[in-house]
Amino acid sequence: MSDRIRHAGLRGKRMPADVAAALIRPGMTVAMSGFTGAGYPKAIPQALAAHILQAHDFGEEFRIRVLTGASTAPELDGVLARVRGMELRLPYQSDPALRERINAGDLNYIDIHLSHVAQHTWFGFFGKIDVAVIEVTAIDEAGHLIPSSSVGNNKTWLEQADQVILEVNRWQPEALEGMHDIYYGTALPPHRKPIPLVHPSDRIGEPHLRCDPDKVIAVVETDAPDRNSPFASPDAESQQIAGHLLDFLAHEIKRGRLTPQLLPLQSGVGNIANAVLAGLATAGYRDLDAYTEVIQDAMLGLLKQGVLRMASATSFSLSPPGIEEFLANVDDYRRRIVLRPQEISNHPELIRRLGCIAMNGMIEADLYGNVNSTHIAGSRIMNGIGGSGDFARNAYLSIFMAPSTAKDGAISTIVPMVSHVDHTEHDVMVVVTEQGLADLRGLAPKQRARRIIDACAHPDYRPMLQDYFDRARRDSYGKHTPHLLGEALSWHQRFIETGTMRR
Ligand code: 0RQ
Repeated sequence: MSDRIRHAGLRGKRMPADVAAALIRPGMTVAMSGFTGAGYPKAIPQALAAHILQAHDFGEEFRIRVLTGASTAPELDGVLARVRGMELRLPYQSDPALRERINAGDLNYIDIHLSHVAQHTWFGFFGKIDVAVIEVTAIDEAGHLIPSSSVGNNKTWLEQADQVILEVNRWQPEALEGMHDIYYGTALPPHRKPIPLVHPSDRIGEPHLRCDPDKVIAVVETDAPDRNSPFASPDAESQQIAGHLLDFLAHEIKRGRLTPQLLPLQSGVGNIANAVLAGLATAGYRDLDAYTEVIQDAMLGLLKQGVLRMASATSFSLSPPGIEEFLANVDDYRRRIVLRPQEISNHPELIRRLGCIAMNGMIEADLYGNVNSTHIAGSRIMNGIGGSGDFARNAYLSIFMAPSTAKDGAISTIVPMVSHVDHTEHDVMVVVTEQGLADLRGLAPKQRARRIIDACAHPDYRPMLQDYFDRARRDSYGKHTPHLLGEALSWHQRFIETGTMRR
């Protein structure tokens, strides 16, 4: 395995995970690699969880503060949540055990835009980073790190942490080398310069991460896969949503607002996003580009078919069959995929310049087009805002999608007022459900409400929404964005009390 560690000094720092994990002490701020189930450390968090459990058995307090790129996997978030080993976690997460602990009020969770994490660290908002734990594919002779299946915030973690622990994962294909583009030109205000990227395929940095070998306190060898669940094939609702969206794009081309090459695509994760991407292939699109944060299975398919020319992201999020496909054709994919730090993949300046088409899932939208991506009934966190806000606010087109009902029809995803706001009406241009698509561009609040009720609401809830809107227009304190404040959140309260929003 030491062929993966070609720097003599770092080869000498090899040790078992258990010994390396003991270097992490209670109260430390630990910045880890990992983004959407890819490139997260596989051994240290599990060894650390065992130490934490032991300390708790002896009645000792042992919790750490954990920063990552985005969501990880059961071997990181899951194990540390189960032993109650975290006092703080940020940013995006999606592990069921961790979600349960956060919603039980056991730890602090800070949900911020993914493009903000690096700069907030540089600004000092999270205090000092004690240790960075970073998975890499290999270490070259000069001590440069070949990143693995995600880049995330690793550049910042390596620069900001006092000490570094490296996990060199033999499972990660060596052929990843050359796919990454690490930009070292960021600075802090007032010294910032424009980022010199004008096309999604531009390479503006280096293929490896720089790392001061003196900061490295341990190197751990691993051989374990990234873990992501397989995608279900798109269900009927996802396909209907995809159908509406594809009709809309075709209409935009006809109107001359888009060309047949569209504009760089950003697509969220999940089944709806997968269905939309699959639909692009059937609709006959060719030579598109993606400027996004995650490359999921469907994107590999599009690259293979020539629907996509290239894709820029910060991470993979592949199911086991997706990983097999990637490994089988890695040389082609390496030429057409660029993985960047998440502060670049999600950078507002670049998203605005490129004019991305942003397509993301949502939990609910309200009559006026405010969108909630993160909370159930205003108080239970689901995953987090992820990169949806980075893209939605700055994209050429910001599109939010969801089925019109959830939980077998007990919940309407179109509500009078969202119970939590992630994307304000000012950032949301298009809302799509399986019922239809509401194009909100150029519309004032009451016009937006009519469009959303007519196009997006489920027929079971449409009369209730229309009734609310009619009475609000009559009785509201102001008539610009009509609301009945005593009633606006009553649908959520009814769901909490009775298990359904139906009257
Ligand atoms: O619950 O799992 O118990 O069945 O929420 O909903 O319909 O499976 O949709 O997986 O696409 O997730 C917004 C969470 C949608 C996701 C969200 C329940 C529903 C189900 C999941 P069950 P679906 P998806 C790039 C961009 C924010 C981050 C983002 C997300 C579960 O898209 O995390 O966009 N977005 N990142 O039953 C109660 C409602 C509900 C509801 C759905 N109104 N009330 N429950 N559910 N709507 C990626 C990154 O940033 C990394």
